[in-house]
Amino acid sequence: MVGHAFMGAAHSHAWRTAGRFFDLPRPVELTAVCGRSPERVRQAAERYGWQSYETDWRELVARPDIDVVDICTPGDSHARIALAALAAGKHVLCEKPLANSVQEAEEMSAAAAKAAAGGVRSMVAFNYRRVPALALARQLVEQGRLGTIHQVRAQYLQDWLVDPQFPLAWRLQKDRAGSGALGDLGAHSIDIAQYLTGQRISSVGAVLETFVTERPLPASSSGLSGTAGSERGQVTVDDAALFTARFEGGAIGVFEATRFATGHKNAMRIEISGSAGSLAFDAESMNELSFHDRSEDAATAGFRRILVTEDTHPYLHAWWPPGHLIGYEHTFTHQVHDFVAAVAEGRDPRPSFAEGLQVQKVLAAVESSAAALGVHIPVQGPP
Ligand code: SOE
Repeated sequence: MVGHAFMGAAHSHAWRTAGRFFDLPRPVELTAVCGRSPERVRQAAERYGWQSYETDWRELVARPDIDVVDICTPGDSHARIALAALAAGKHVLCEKPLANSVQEAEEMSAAAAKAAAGGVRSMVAFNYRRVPALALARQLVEQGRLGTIHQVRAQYLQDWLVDPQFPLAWRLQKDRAGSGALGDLGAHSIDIAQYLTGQRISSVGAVLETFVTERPLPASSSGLSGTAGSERGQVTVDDAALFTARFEGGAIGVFEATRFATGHKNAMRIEISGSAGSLAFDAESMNELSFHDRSEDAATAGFRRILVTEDTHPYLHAWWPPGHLIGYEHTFTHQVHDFVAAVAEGRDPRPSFAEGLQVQKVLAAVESSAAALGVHIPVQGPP
């Protein structure tokens, strides 16, 4: 694994746990973790249970005792590491968004397709696909329970940047993160909307906004927390992104991704309206899926809340008795399970790098639309 901050911790937990709850077709060994600071990576190895550590990812990728490279670094190094790992014949799991540009994502997708021909697998870590409630939502759509899908409403709401003194962490720097709330949060919404509907987004019209354009440089930062230093720097990404979308199958959608939704911590929400029924999900209540079946008697029909904890629900046979809830970390454990199963069975896991590229194209189109003031026509003022 390369990187050992927030995502590195989540992935380490998943690699360690997957084989203890699921029957994995191949055993998993946490062979080595990589980070630039020798002291910090040594501590991470010890804390998260990695057998050894490296301080240069090139050394890690070259090691003959490693079969899989898991990329948990900021977006600016995804392409380099993934291309080198695939060239060295390692299977690759890469954090989202796949890259910082369409060009990088294209290279990665082409390399992944070439490697797959030789049995080397790759996957993007869009972990929300592995929320049991959303996996169930996908099953309901596949069974036709929603009928023809007309509309998608997707929001991803966080508030950790409302404080203007929050430091200029890497997630606020375009050269490191690619974009702001758009790529960090909106990428999840785009992936899940396309996955659930089975339709790709074909056009967008967007607005991006940066509310706080200058922030203190970090004295230290990790994950979503940090300490401000005395110097200041420019924020080069969006704080909030809004866009409308058309899907290839005829559906339309409205998307919102923001780190300024005061009071919302991790509200990754999606609602899908179809001719036969509707679905609604909110990650702040991630064990629940709301479902409305339009064929029910109108007198008593309505959204009903499904508690997604039955052992017949996706992934849940491996966990607790009904009603005993699971959380965010489980989505990463499920992701490891699916990845290892696909590698062992010689299948291409999903989401593929090609699907990651498609998300990247939507992100790029959103940025282009916002920059050109796209399809938005100024509303005339009073006469
Ligand atoms: C930060 O906004 C973040 O950790 C994202 O980077 C993750 O992808 C998301 O799952 C939670 O929020």
